[in-house]
Amino acid sequence: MDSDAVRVFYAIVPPPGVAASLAELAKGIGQRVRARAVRAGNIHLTLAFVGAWPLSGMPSVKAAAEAVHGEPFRLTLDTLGSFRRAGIAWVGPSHPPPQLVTLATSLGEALLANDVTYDARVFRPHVTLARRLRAPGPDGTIDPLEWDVDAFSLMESHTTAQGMCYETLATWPLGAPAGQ
Ligand code: 2AM
Repeated sequence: MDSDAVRVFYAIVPPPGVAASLAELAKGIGQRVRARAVRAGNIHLTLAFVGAWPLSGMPSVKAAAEAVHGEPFRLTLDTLGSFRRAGIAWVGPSHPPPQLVTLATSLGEALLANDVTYDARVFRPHVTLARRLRAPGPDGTIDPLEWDVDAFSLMESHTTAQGMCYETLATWPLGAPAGQ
């Protein structure tokens, strides 16, 4: 990666209570499938992955978010799964809310409109719970976890001695600001 490049992506980040519940779930699954559980502070759902991008090009990345006007929604996480090739276990919605899909699609379109390339593979909404799976991944359903989503964020991914660390660079609200 160029020395002036940052590794960035758009995501939704759960409020602390939901993050704590997801981290607890991650811990149990990590033990069950012998994988490294994601800690509470790193839990998120990726909307659009840009990857390494020059610092000088960050205004274009942020301009994409400015162009997106999504709606708040409730996300019900109720399904466990895994991506074998990526070696991750995840939890996701059995019924992705249309507002979530529209948000990811609109962000992708806005990134391209700003000449920002991103990983445009089919959007499969998931929250990674554990990485480096060494046993068959989990599946089935769980008691639904409810997450009220009212904002989305631009995140930077840092590699540290303790592993990956995701920093929130900026956050944009969904829908009209409170009181308007
Ligand atoms: P994952 O959780 O399924 O691993 C930061 O790397 C975030 O962006 C992770 O949540 C990761 O997904 C996601 N992501 C999406 N596409 C990616 C890609 N091509 N390379 C790395 N991370 C990607």
